[in-house]
Amino acid sequence: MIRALAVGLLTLPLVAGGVQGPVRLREKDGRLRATLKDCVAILEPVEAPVPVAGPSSPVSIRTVGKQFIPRVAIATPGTEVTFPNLDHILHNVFSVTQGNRFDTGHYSPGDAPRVKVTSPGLVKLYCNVHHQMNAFLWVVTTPFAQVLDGRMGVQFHQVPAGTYRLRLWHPESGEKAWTVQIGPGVTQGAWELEVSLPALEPHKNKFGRNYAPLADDRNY
Ligand SMILES: [Cu+2]
Repeated sequence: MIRALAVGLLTLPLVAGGVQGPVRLREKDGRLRATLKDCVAILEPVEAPVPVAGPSSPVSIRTVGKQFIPRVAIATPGTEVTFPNLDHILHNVFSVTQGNRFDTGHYSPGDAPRVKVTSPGLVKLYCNVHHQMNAFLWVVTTPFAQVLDGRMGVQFHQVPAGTYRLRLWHPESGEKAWTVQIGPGVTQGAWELEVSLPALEPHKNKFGRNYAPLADDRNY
């Protein structure tokens, strides 16, 4: 699925270019991962006339089969994030990320609690009931941000000329950044991330304690 923010594009200057090129995700054994699923590309202006992106339309992160779907999403500050529960069990979403702390409490099947994210940065989302449930929300102030699901690399168009920082991130690689000059025309590049982190980061529950084993997994 291709998701991208298109906030404020209509207000950008006409002198614009773009940047595009392949992104590779290298496994620990040297092989390349076949998909860029969950990889995020953020093009941040360093010296370029790009207005700060305001709130965008609500972002939806569903709970399905004890997983957050999508696992990685992008929002701008002030955007509402909803968590529709499509399972038949209770879930919870909490974040202890500085600047975007919240806790939805338990919510029932069919419910969809909502929160508003405010501070730019990476927000780690967890469920206080199910240890294996985690998701990531990137809060960005630039209109140029993409989740690379279903893509081979980066592709930003209608970007005002200037100097940018291209930030690439994946849950299992962390972040790397490059300086990119964009003029008229399309700037070509190639970028690589290396897998170095576990698929599920060790984490505590919302009380800062270890998750208890579930005695009866049917109801929670
Ligand atoms: Cu859960």
